[in-house]
Amino acid sequence: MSFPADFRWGVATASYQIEGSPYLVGGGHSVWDMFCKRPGAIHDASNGDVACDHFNRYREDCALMKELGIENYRLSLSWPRILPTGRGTIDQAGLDFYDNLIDCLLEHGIDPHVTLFHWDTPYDIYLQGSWLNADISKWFADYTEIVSKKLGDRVASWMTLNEPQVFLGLGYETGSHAPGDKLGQQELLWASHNALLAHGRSAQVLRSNITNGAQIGWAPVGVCSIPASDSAADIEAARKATLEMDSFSIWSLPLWNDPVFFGTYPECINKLWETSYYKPAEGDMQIINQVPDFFGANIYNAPRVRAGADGKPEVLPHPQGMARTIYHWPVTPEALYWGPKFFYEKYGKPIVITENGLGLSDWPHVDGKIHDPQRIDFLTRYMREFHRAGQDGVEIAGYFQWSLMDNFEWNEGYRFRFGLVYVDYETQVRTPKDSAYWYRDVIGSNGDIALS
Ligand code: IFM
Repeated sequence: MSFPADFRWGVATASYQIEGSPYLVGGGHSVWDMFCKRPGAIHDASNGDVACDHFNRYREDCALMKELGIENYRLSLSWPRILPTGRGTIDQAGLDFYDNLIDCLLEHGIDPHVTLFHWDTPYDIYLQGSWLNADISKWFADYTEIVSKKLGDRVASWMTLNEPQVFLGLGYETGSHAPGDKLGQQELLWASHNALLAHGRSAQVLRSNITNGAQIGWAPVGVCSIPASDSAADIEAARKATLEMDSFSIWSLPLWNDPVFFGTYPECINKLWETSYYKPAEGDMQIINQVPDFFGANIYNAPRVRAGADGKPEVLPHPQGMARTIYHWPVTPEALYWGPKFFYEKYGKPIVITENGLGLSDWPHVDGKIHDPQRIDFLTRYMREFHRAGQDGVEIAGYFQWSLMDNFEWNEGYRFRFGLVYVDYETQVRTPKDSAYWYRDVIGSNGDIALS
């Protein structure tokens, strides 16, 4: 049995990682522009000033996607490209860029899937408290109003926020991502609440402005666990570790999806509010409770858990020498079976893998081609597991490979390559890797190539 007939195969990118920075062409600075200037913040001291120069080369990139058989493209909009200071005056050239890009995609037969926020917070918003300022969700809704009025007739699906766990966990807890802050638990929880409100208000605006029946969702990290064995006890332990939380962690999925899908926080979070300096306002939970049309999840790997002696889930170490990507992330294809299975049980919406892929150190071989068998093997294994979830009754609706092309990998700079297309950053020449041609055949066969 194949993937569903209407399954969406796509690729994903993000504005700061590929476009080139808006502040150099009349837009505003983002927190990433400022963070990259800090000595030691980025592994190779690079930045997103030019990145893949997609801002100037988007026509060429659309043509390349078409050549590679890509039918769905998940891009993100840069908030400071459209509103240089985050609110108020629009930079028309910035908005026109996305208007033209969407048209160009459609001309090439590619459906656009738009993420409103993939981490490039306008720097002026940061100066006003950013995710700690209770007004940020209103500013985000205003920004949504502008872009959805302009693009709301042509986008196939919208995602409000990408990976809130990461932009808050790494940006505000460990400080390894922009803006490089290290906040305490109460502030982190407050920032999370404001991010949830941003999702809610933005989804409300989208629902009233889109005119083409587009779907609305979001793309948190699909944090999940894999049972260490087939025993009922281990499966239950993995289910619990995925779907429940008993203490605060910015990474935990129920912190994010329970409020959005059910309008309630997990019990342990409600307890924290009782003693918190910050308090949600009356009506906030109704605003947050904008149920997505699909369950978006970015999944790369997952820990293995078993039922511990006290019945609680216990994380097992991965075996010595197991397959790992260049990030040292473990290769755990079963994450695409168990994650979707558990999510579907609890949240009941069709699952879209909004990101999945791996970073490698690819280079052009002596024959001039870029051979990346590990990527093909990795993607095959993950796709098979996602398909298996579908066979077991989970509604599987789409899969977006991360990423279309090599790009700026945040604090790691350009050293990790996630693309199906190799980018020579000196010349900006794009060369499809073996995996790009293989993925073209995956799409063309609706996944059969990956299953056989
Ligand atoms: O490059 C990132 C992307 O921006 C968000 N998800 C994970 C990818 C790989 O680290």
